[in-house]
Amino acid sequence: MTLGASALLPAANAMAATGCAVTYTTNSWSGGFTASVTVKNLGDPISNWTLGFTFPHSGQRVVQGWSATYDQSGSAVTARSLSYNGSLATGASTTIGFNGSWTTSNPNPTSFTLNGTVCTGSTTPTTAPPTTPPTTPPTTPPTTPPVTTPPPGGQTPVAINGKLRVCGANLCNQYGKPIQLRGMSSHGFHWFPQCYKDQALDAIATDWNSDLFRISMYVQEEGYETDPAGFTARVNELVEKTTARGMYALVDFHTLTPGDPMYNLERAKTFFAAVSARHAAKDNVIYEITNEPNGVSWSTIKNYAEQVIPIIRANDPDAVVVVGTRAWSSLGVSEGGNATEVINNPVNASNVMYAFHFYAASHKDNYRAELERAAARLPMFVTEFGTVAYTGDGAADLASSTQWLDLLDRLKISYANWTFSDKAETSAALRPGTCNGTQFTGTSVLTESGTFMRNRIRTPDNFPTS
Ligand code: IDC
Repeated sequence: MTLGASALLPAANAMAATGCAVTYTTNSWSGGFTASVTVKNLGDPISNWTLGFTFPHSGQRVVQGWSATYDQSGSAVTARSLSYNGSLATGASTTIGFNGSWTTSNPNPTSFTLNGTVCTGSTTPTTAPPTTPPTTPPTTPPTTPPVTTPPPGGQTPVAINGKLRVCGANLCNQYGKPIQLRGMSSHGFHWFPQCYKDQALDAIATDWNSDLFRISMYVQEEGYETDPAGFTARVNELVEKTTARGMYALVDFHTLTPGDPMYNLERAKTFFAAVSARHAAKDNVIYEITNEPNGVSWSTIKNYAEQVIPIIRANDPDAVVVVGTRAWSSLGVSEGGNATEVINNPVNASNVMYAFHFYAASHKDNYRAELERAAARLPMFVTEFGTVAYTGDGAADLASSTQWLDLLDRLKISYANWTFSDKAETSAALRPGTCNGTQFTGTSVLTESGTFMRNRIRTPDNFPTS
């Protein structure tokens, strides 16, 4: 049932007939929701459009949208068409969507405007008509979490949590519950191949009880660019070994210098096409598409992300993807910026998270404050951090590290610690020489940072299952 304003009202002027109908449907869970909004043009053809609506409650927010550019000011939201879906013939419709968050309740907005005209069509949920597919396909909206299904057999993090998805500003498990993954990052695996032998991965999984393992593949610095096929094969092998041990695999395209991710765009497309094809059927692979952009604008990073994500989505439509942020993944802080540029202009894709990195001896209260502020609006993932200075070396600052990890635990922000390696630098968890042997469990092989991190990571996860 849709009614057009133009059919009912006298034309305001002789220039163009206007009119529209909107259907707005949501799938809501505690604190979060996914909205699907179908816009139907009942007036003369238009070549671009702006949809406006107001949330009934002040706690409702757009977190991450697709198929339109979203802005929110107070409770007022606008969604502007993109190049591929701006043209709407008379009677044509298009569907856009977003992930949102809410506090007290989550009623649907009741009034919509299209290019300033109030849409008098129904807002009753209906089956959305087929629309032109967006260039970045939205993922399947989350289903209502099952409440009675028991956890599947097995106690590994992946067996319990299954396929992950972004829900509001959180990472949620297969039960739709926010979770935090805690684990370790490799160093550049090409420099420390001995550190990722089977006994080492066994220790990460069963002695450290890591939920995830970050596979850091440098792109420059003797990395991927020197042997794309060989490095891709090595990543695939480490993903398989991580999967066999029931951990989530975070595939890190470890760009660092140059800081402009566009320098590696074609390499990234080639690499992620291959890796996502190989692992599309798995539930445990998370893609980190650029490690630490620096010296570039957020819009450049966003542009890169919006070219790489569709490559992954073509093979694996709903894998979680983590996008690096400006200034070495500091949300811009290390170059005098802040998270507002991302909040106001998020990546146009679903199931996307944003990376935040810190080094506890260098980055303190102002970085913590900005992460906490951002995490209320953006799904954040600490894909790399150190207990030491940003050089990867110097004294461990365990007081600052404790403050950081307490914050991440409280906000349920997932993290990976740099590094599970035996490099002679204080960020390394293993004492130099450890990787020559086969003994990786216990504390005798650990540095100060390693001992601290193992104590933090191996405590029970208590993942929610209902
Ligand atoms: C450091 C390593 C060090 C290596 C250097 C250059 O710890 O052994 O020589 O890279 O490759 C980052 C980067 C990460 C850095 C780390 C510490 O993501 O590659 O590793 N760091 O400097 N960002 C901030 C700090």
